[in-house]
Amino acid sequence: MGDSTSPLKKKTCSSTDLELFDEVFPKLVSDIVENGLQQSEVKDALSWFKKVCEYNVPFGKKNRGLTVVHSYKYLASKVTENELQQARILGWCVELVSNHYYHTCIGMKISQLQAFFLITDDIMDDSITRRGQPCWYRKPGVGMIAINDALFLESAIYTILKKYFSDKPYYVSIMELFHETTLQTIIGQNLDLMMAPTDHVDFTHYTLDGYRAIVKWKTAFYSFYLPVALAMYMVGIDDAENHKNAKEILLKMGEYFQIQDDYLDCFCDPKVTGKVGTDIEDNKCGWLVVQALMRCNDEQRKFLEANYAQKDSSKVAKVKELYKELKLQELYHQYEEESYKQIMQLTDTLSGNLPKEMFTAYANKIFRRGK
Ligand code: DMA
Ligand code: MG
Ligand code: MG
Ligand code: MG
Repeated sequence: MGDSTSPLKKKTCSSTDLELFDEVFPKLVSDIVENGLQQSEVKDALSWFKKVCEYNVPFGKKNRGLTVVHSYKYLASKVTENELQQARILGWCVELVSNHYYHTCIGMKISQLQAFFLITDDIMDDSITRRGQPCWYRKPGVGMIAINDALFLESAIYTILKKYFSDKPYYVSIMELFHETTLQTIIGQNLDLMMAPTDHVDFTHYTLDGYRAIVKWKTAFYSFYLPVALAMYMVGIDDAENHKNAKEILLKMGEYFQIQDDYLDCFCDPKVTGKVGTDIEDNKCGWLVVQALMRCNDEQRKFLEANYAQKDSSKVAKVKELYKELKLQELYHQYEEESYKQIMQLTDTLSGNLPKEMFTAYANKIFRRGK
């Protein structure tokens, strides 16, 4: 893990960052399972969990995880190899939470958290593939055991935090942040699911404000604020003002990111995204349907009601045709440009003492993303 004194150049993203990040993962897996593997009574469970980690965590774009690393580089007055390593470990904790969305290198490998949300998200969304492979719960021999596996991955975050951070002054802050972010995401997932009953279509509450609330809570906190906030705590930035401002910018990016996710769910080739879209079948209150409802006439609305929320590929195709007729693809591209400008403006006004380039680098990373 190297000497802690060599100052490293501040840079956003390089393949080395990713390689160094990836090197940390096997060590963390052994930290998580090693104790248990030595106890014969629970050995079988721990070798199962080792597989859970290996299948569900170290893939995807790792943007969230790498974001911790890059944010640390932007924020630290002196970058040290020791602390970089700590940032990578925290990044992996984020990947445990999530592990889906981005594919490039924002510096966030918030993997642990990501992975546990994705396992349960795929069950609840009745999804088929994730990152080009079958969703974990669809693997033979897994099924609903996946629920317990998601809980295991969540608990692994705290095992890692205790092992590597319990002697740090910011230990309680980051632990509380993981707890808080987990709750926020759980609340967001509930909003998302309650809005999308499986047995009937009711578009009455599909509004832009309702949509914004869902995506802020289910996606933006954990995907955008969490990785940056972790790095802020690491370098001792813990005042309410800086966190409030960073949060405002990052939540806006998170909203933009989820709108892209919704668009790609419908219009992007699953070979590219690694996941087969299910939003139309699932009756989701996604960006496209909300925009369609704001633009359609009575006849088109009836057509949408008749074809939405059914596992029938010809009906799904009809919904997509209507979206095209309503020019939602053009609208989306326009929205991308406007939203990018808005994020830049927010960054200008709110970044304060925090490095502006940190925020603009993240916005550039996701701008016009195709997967
Ligand atoms: C994802 O929303 C939110 C969480 C908390 C995983 P989603 O279901 O649209 O994500 P995906 O398209 O990756 O399944
Ligand atoms: Mg979902
Ligand atoms: Mg999903
Ligand atoms: Mg989606």
